[in-house]
Amino acid sequence: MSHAGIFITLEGVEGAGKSTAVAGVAAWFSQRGCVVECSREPGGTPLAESMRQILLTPTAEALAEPAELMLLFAARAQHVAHRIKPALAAGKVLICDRFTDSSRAYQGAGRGMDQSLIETLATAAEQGLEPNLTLLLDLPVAEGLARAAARRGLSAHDRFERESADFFERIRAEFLHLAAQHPRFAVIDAAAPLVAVQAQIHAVLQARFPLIAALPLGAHHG
Ligand code: Z5A
Repeated sequence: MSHAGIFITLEGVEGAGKSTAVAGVAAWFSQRGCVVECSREPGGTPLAESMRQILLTPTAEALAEPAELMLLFAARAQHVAHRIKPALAAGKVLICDRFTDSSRAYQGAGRGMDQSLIETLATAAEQGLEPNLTLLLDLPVAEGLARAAARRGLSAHDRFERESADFFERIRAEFLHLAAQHPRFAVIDAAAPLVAVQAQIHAVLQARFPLIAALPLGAHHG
């Protein structure tokens, strides 16, 4: 029989360390016997990954802002229906690098698009789904951009990496605003060294999932 799984999202500005943190969260759950899947947005299914290509690749014909917004939610609808909901129905822990809060922050606060339109699209794409926990990896914009630039090296900027520091400041502020409004958020100081970031994340997981934290390491449960 299937039962409800756990849906965890990670959010933050570029270079905050989300991809790095996903691996740590996955290890914490799998060491305690949970079956874990990691995914990302935009993307997560073959069709949604093709939409990701369109969203991230700079092209001669500029992507109109409403087209960007609707494509993000089209990709999300595919991801929710064909990957996230089936994984949760099978009792898995689904960990996702970015979700709807990124649309609120990037398209809403960053691009200035209508937040009520974003909420309407979210209702259609999510079909009642809400994260059990959202880890916001917060750090100063300049630091995130420097980390991302160091990692990128000589490779080209994607469509979002071309935006100004002001754009990313609005996004950081919106993430912090969302975190203050919704108890599902936990804010992590992502400017700290990697081991300290991991320790903060483990403390949050311990507090939010006490029954799983109490399982012996190496346990298996269904
Ligand atoms: N987007 C949107 O606009 N609307 C939406 O609804 C959604 C997305 C879902 C996806 O790009 C873009 O889509 C994104 C928003 C937009 N664009 N931006 N900006 P992506 O997936 O390619 O990029 P990203 O999500 O921004 O992630 P990222 O650049 O890969 O960053 P990250 O995952 O947060 O960081 P990381 O790769 O784990 O770490 C970056 C580097 O820092 C790396 O070399 C690490 O080793 C290092 N690092 C990590 N943690 C630390 C600490 N604690 N200390 C020192 N160094 C560290």
